[in-house]
Amino acid sequence: SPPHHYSFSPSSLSVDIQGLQRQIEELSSFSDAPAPAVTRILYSQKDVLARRYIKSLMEQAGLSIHEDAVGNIFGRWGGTEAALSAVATGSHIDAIPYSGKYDGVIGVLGAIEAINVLKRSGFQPKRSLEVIMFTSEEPTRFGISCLGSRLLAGNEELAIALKQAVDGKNISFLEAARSAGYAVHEDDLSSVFLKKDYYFSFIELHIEQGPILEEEGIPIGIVTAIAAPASISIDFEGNGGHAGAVLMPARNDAGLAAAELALAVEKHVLDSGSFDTVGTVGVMELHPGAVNSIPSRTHVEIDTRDIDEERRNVVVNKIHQSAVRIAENRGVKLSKFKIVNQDPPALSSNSIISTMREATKQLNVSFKLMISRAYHDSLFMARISPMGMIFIPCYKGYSHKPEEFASAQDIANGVKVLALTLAKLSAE
Ligand code: HGY
Ligand code: MN
Ligand code: MN
Ligand code: MN
Repeated sequence: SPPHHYSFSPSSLSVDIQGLQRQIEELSSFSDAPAPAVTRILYSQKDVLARRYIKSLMEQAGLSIHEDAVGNIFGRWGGTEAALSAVATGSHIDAIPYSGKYDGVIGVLGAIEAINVLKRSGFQPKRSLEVIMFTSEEPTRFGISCLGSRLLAGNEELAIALKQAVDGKNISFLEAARSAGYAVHEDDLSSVFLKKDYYFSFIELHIEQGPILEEEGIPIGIVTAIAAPASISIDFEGNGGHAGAVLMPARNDAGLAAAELALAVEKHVLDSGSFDTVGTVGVMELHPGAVNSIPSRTHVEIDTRDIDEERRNVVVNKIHQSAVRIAENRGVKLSKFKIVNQDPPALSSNSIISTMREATKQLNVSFKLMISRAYHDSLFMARISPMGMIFIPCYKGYSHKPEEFASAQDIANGVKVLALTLAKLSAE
């Protein structure tokens, strides 16, 4: 059999970019939003169709496939020393409402193409190579981000919490999973957990979701750290009432409490003393949502992140204090204040970073070391395996909206760097 280390000359790696672009288009058609927007929610019909499509591409690439209880999908290319821990790469294909067709997808379709690139070059892996499609990186349906990779990383309380979890239509997690053909035999989700060091390394290819690489004309980003995300879910309750008949002093308007809290989030973030602190109020629901009815209940969801965990936690605490103060001042009830996740940042493995630098040099593409301000499944895979991420530029940094775009050339560069990095790690 051909030598397991890369006997090809790196410049001979050829990416079938037309084929890959066709796959990106095909995958984007499994969507609950009209093109060019993409909506693909966990365990929905469109998600199931998309999963079937990914598995067919893995099969065509000659990968042996297995799926775990929550629908993480694994495609493995057995190495000559298959008993050694494998090198894994992957990302997600679920898409938040009205988003784009590249977020996550580049790291799944691109990973399968990277396998095909290596096969076409005559490479034979020593350590097996494994492509992972993570279930539900986005928090859309059950409110928790990176559900699949958190479980793979062994999150006990999540495995328990998911048994009680219900979505916005009161469908339980297990019911939704079973409707997609998962969790059929068991509801013990700890079967998903991977042992620490199950993988030799884990790397992820992803669009930058920021403007830096495009602005600086640099084709590859090598991620050194992933910022620390947190999200909070809050409910306020007031008496509501008739918008005309209740005079202002008699009101306890839950809508205004939510509005005041949103401005408090902005204030605490801007007061953090660093540009690296961000905060967003992405959900604000007013009940009953009638123009002439004082909001009696509001639901607010907040996302705040920072590359410095302590600084991020100070903002979370100040948000909590503000919610309590605002409720008292306005005579509304703070009926829920739930920190949904408050995760530490993750550092990339230095040896993977140097392997990636080597690969970019051999492929004659420049790179930039950078932080990922978006979170990824890599944030959780870093808890059980040395981790690294490769970024490619995206148009104006747009993401989580239909204008998201990555060029053929940028995608091809990313896939080549991924393929060569996988080859190097597999030979270690
Ligand atoms: O929100 C994020 O950071 C990721 O793109 N889901
Ligand atoms: Mn050798
Ligand atoms: Mn995303
Ligand atoms: Mn993503």
